[in-house]
Amino acid sequence: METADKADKKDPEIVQEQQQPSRRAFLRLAVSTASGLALWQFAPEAWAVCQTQNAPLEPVGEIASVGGYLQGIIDTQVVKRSITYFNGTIFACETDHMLRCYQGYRGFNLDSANAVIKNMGTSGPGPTLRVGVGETIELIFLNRIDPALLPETAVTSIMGQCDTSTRASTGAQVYPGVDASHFPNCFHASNTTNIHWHGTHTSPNAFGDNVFLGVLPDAKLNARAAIAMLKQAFTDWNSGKDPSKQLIAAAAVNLNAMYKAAVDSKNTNLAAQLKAAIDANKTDTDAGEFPQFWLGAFPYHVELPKWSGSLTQYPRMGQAPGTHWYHCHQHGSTTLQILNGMAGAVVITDNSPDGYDGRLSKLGYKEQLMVLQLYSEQPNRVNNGPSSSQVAVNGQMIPTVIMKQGEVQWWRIVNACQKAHGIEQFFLVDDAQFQGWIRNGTKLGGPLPVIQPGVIPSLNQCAQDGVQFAWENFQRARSAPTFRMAPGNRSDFLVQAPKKAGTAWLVFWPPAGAAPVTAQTGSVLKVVVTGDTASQQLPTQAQYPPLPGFLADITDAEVHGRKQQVDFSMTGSIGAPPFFYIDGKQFKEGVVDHIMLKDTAEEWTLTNRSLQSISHPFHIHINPFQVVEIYDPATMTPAGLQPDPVRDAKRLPAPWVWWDVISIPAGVQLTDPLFQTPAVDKDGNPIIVPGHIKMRSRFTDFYGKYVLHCHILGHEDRGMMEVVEVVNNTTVVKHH
Ligand SMILES: [Cu+2]
Repeated sequence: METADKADKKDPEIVQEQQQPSRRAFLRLAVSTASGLALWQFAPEAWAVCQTQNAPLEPVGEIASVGGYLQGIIDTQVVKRSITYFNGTIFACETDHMLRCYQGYRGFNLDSANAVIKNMGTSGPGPTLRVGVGETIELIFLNRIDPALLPETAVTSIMGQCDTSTRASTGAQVYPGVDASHFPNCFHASNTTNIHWHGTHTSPNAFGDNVFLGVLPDAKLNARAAIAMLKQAFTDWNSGKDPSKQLIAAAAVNLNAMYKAAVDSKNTNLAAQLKAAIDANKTDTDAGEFPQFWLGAFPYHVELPKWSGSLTQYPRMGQAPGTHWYHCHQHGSTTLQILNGMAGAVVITDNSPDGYDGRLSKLGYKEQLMVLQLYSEQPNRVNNGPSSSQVAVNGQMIPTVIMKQGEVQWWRIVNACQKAHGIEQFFLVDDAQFQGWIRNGTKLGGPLPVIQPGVIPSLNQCAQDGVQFAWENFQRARSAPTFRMAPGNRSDFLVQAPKKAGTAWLVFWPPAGAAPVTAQTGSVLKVVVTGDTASQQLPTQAQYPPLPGFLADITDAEVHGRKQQVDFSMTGSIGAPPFFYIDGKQFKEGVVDHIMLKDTAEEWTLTNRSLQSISHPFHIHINPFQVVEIYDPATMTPAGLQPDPVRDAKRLPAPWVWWDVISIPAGVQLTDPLFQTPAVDKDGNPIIVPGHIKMRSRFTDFYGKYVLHCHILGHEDRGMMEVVEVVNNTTVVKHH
């Protein structure tokens, strides 16, 4: 198998390193054990264990809040892990992947007894975090990635260096290659990282959901000292003090010390990168901004506001209880780090009597949390192997969910995959139909098949993107046989088993234009309904959780006059060098692209001019939005007519569903009425009618800068992102 090689062939130490990654890894484990700090809770020989298919679905280990605080550590390291996938004939297992990944610890102690993930030898998500509305996440984030193990990337994201990869077999550079990517819109700085708290309504600044942050790797971090200091910071916060100044000062000392060590050891390349990071921090703080580069450790202090009960008093919008997630969000490294597995679920609960969890847990439904991931060692344009097409669930290959007849289970599904093309439409099929596909070698993809009746549990969606459905939308979703998920989406279902034993399979179905997959690759989950019975019912309207007041529809009056457009487009096509744009340009450092007034609502039109069925999942941080209109020119244009958004767009019925990631349908090219050929303008460019989504959002409670982007992360890393800023709508200045 071809693997990407590092770029710098001149350094003999690095070349040897590359050839013997496992020896280095063993050394590292020995060193850390000797230092008394338990690393991962397994012996080296247990690394890279292969997965079996159809084993019972196992929950991911959890860190849960206690007394209003979720306290824990997420430790990022490089580990040798297996990747399992269907290679066209059998389920193959590759055991030679060095992957960046998360281990979780309960509390502020790296004691192996507190380690959450028991098997680090297979690819999988980080720990699930379970925390209540109104509570605070206090998380010590460590980046102990050893850059010597993954030397093909720069340390900081400001040195102007794209990652380069060469094919081991030919020595030819494969990245950047046909992509022709240019810094900063290329894969880069892949050992530097941070956390995005996807779905949280919280501050985007400082120690909150701040994705401008870059935590640089420090393999030699004095973890005990770092943890002690950050633990003290949380104690300060909890007693009303602000430890920011001391934290920033200590981080500067650490960065300077590493810089000095790099200078002393004549590592000029690393020294230059650290100097650039130090200078960037000075520029930030001189301008009154938060320093963006930290070394090895960072304290995330994420408050999840409980709604005030009023739309005019802070918090005007509460944190929606539901299925959310966390993942890396360093521009240029998000794709690769997500492919390595750097994501996990955040289950935010409201256990009050009328709360989402309070109501549903009373009905006794078993919860099944599923984190869908794709794994690879390289972004897919470099490693075109099939491994990055097999969707894993909680790190397992097509695991089995057991249901009793008539049982209702509460499924929470997180789509933590990095790419959408090919994994958007999901549904359950009966065993007979599925086995027929396997027998006949049927490829899944294109128009949806006729789903044959059989033993298929019913999907009853009750939440989208961690925001519960209003009763009306729960009723509308009851008969839906399929559901769509783009990367970043979460869907909750109250799945009801039929009153008959049997087996069903959850599959995904690639859309027209995407590469079809085998039935094995397209299968995600096996569902077995046993001979046992349970007498459970879906909730009645009286039992169903009422919609909190802050999720009331955003009215026309609220958005009056406040409208913006965000346009997604790309050049190139499948197989040709792609470039990704929003509003006609790639992501640009130092520019704010959209400004919103705090505590006001706006209606935005999101357009997509890409052709070939390439939809772009739009995501914006901090506040969810309501989708009020959708226009898919490929499916909504009556036969024989030219596409027309004014005539054909579908206005959605209220109450509107809240989302934080929505796929914008692709555009289509107009047909020349005279020649019946694809229409072009006078310069020969295609005349495109874009697909669109109209959404409304309240930019409320928090001011600051954050981002919107495409959640196909290979698009985001290569430029499909913009910076937005919510500015204060009040002033103390008087004018009288
Ligand atoms: Cu995209």
